[in-house]
Amino acid sequence: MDPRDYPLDPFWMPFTANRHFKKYPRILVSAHDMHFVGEDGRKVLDGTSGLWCTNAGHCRSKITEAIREQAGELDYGPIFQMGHPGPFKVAERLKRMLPGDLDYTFFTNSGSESVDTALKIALAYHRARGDASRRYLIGRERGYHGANFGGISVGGIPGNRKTFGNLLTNVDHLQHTHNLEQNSFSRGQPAWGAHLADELETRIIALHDASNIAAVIVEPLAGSTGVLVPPKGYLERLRAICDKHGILLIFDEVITGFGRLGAPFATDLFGVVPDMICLAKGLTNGSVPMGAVVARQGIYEVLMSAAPDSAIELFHGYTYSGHPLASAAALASLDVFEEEGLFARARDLAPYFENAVHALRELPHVADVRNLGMVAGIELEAMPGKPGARGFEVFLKCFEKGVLIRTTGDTIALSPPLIISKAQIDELVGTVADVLRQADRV
Ligand code: PXG
Repeated sequence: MDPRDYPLDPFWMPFTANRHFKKYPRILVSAHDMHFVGEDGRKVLDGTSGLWCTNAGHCRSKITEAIREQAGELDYGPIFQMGHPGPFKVAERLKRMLPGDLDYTFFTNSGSESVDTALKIALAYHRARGDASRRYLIGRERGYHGANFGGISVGGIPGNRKTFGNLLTNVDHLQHTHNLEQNSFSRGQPAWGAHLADELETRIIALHDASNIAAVIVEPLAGSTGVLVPPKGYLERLRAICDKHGILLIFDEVITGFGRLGAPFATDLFGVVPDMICLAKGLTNGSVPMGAVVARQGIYEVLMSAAPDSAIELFHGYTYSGHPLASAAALASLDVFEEEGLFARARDLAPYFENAVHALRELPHVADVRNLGMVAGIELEAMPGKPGARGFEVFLKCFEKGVLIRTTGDTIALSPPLIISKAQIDELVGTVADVLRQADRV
């Protein structure tokens, strides 16, 4: 008997094998702390923080209460030429959390919108300074910056681009930093590869000229593509080259923000301060959609002073920028992170997690294990002629065994909520190990 009172067909699911899913559905109906509950009542351990967003675990009462309360008080408030308290408070919290003069927050509703917003601000900033020729936007191969036009243009995951033909022009890409010959089974930041940043100067600036380049955008640690940890010194070099040539550096911290790497943000961990930072996901612990771009003071000031008094300074924004429910969820999430010391917890738990995932090294088909903070990538050898098939099989088998992992191609990405216990780390990694041991069948 079908327990569902709704059809599966009309929902066109995102980034999903729709036909396969609708034949073999995996429906989650509730969640609490480290677990989902499936429609069959089975508990599923969350090894992925949903999609990298529920860093404090699920249905945390402080957050759900704050959302409920806000929904009864002010459900919506217009945000163009009007205001309500929530986003002002969240912006102040972010200003206090972020280093340097990363002081001004523009709100969006997703990581994709944050990226497109940051790219637009970069263009607007240079124009406001009278430097309108700076139009090139530089991304990196294998980068993921969301699914909107700007984000896929600077993004470098082939599948996300090639279906759509021409995208933004005036875009170029740095090479990615993945190199199994040099760096396989690195623990934390790989030693080899800082020099890859020099390509910004030796190829990209040489080709396009710095006077035409607006910004470089990178994920400090590339998540979606299968967890690529930045080589030691790499981000520092990118920063230095951008500084030398007046190019803005944007960190896309949609995944790395809010404790994932064992520090509040990647900018803290690496000691490299970008000009803008893109946020989403963990900002509300995944509970209500919200994204943000935080800009350095100099960017804000240039744009403010370029417009006449009482004029709109930036023609950009969304109906739901700084939505009251999202703001309430963000404030409560930031409280939970702080009260429970979750970023420090992630830092302290990271060595245990590292040892657990690196024990997978000996298992069949494991080509690499890499990790930083509370994120790990386990790269599997592809089945001959069937890239991605082994990854998908492992994902399905783990789910059958009550554990949710994420796979991208043949790489497993683990990014559990930061509240995970050591026993649950053992269960998560142990389940992956069991599945890999049945190597003949995967
Ligand atoms: N930037 C980065 C670095 C991301 O990881 C986005 C932007 C876009 O965010 P939105 O909120 O528009 O989806 C992301 C999103 C996965 C996975 O499993 C990763 C993302 C989303 C869904 C799945 O790798 N990253």
